[in-house]
Amino acid sequence: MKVKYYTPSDSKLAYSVGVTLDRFIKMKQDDFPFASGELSQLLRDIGLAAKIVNRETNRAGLANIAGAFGNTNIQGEEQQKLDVIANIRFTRALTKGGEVCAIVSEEDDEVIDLQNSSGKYVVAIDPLDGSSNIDVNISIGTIFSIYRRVTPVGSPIQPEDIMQPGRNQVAAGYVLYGSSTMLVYTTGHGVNGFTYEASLGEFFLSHPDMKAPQNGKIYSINEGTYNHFEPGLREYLENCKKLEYSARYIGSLVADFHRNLLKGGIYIYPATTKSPSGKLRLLYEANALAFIAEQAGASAIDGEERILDIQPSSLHQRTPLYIGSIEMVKEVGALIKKRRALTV
Ligand code: AFP
Repeated sequence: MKVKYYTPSDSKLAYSVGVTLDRFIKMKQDDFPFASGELSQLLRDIGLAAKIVNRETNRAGLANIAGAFGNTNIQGEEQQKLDVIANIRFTRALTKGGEVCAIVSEEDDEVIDLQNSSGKYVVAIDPLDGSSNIDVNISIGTIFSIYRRVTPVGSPIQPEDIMQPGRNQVAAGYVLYGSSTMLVYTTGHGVNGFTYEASLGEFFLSHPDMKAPQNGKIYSINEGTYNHFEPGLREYLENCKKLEYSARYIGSLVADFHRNLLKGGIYIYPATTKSPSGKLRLLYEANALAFIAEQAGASAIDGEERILDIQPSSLHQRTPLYIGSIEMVKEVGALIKKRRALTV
């Protein structure tokens, strides 16, 4: 018996629900004939952990999981209960899948060696970024970077597997727990965004092949420490004000970055005289977003150097970050260079 396959052009009743994250990952894997499927599985594991963390963040106000956990992490920052929950969820997902040999997490002082020498991948992750926003119900995020290990599979992991520059990333992404929850990722072939449909429990492709505007009119920076900024940055901010750009800063990197990626803008967390390396972490914050930015046609520097070219020297290394629309990053970079040259 021949069964008719209905398409949306036959009947409106056959409308398409969309492409799920899992199917999209599978479709992309099929583009690479010799891909073993491990990276795809790893991305699906991250997608699953994101759904669980999304559930926890949504009920934080009800389930007594908002507020401080009672510990400080390696950065000296107070851990929130949701920081700890997200760290457990993501590390568990990454451990169980079997593709990963080591994890670097914002919440753990040392590298987590999974004692899985057959794992090909190293993951650096900030399980819950913007945690000071949890208690006030403002968007927060997860940021992840995936590297292929450089030492042979089957041998114990080495420091060079972990300390790789961002340009070596094979995939990176973020999850934004906001007015809707989104997962955005790249494997170096463009950037795609997926929105979570809670009633179906799936991420659906909603933002295919994301491209950042070349220029923008939004600048995102905590200007409270303006007096400690270097002259080139101050000059840039004065220009933004003269041009009456919009200042938008929510204090959650993922949310500020995501908005600027879609609308055009720049996010800045600079070096200051008090914090000469800025605040953000290279391995599990700046590198992932820099990779996504470049894949979407935007860019990221530390004021001077391309973020993806920085050779890390320590696990929780900080870096200043200027990230967003390519023309804006270029302009602030040029002013910084000009003013630095005058002071030498
Ligand atoms: P928390 O996770 O401690 O809230 O820090 C968030 C963050 O790393 C980044 O998401 C924000 O953009 C930035 O710090 C905010 O820092 P300031 O409070 O110094 O502006």
